[in-house]
Amino acid sequence: MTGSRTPEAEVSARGFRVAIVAARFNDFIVTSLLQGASAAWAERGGAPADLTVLRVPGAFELPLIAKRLGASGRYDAVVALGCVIRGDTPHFDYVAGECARGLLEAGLDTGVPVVFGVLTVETVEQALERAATHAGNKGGEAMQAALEMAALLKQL
Ligand code: INI
Repeated sequence: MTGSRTPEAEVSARGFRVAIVAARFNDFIVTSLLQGASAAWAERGGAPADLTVLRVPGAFELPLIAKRLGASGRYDAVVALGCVIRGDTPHFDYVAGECARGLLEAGLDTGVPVVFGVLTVETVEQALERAATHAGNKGGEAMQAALEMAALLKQL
């Protein structure tokens, strides 16, 4: 994928509370996303105590926990991290599709931004490209998006 977006100026994380919910399926990839998201939080001045991390079995389980976290009133944004790799099975479409739909619904229902940091890729190599490097780490991008949304909602 070649798409990119011009980021807003880096939003400060100071004063925000964010929850990350991350799948354990494809753990070696998701752990890199988690590291990217945590690094982005720290780089923006976020306090360690204001960042909560929870793990769930797979991407399919992300929406329920994201919705509960959003509804709790304790967080300004929720970052959902996972990795769904197509392989040869139609399982992919169900897991990836329902995960995306459920995360969108969790945000709309709770009014708390729920950010889609879930890789949906054909191969492990594609997943590694999006998770490995610091600059292109989709976990870091997801944290940036969460903070942008939290700051925007605060202004409205
Ligand atoms: N979960 C993932 O996060 N990624 C996958 O690639 C994946 N595949 O390929 O099956 C996957 N499946 C598990 C799923 O998310 C649920 O945990 C499981 O179906 C139990 O509800």
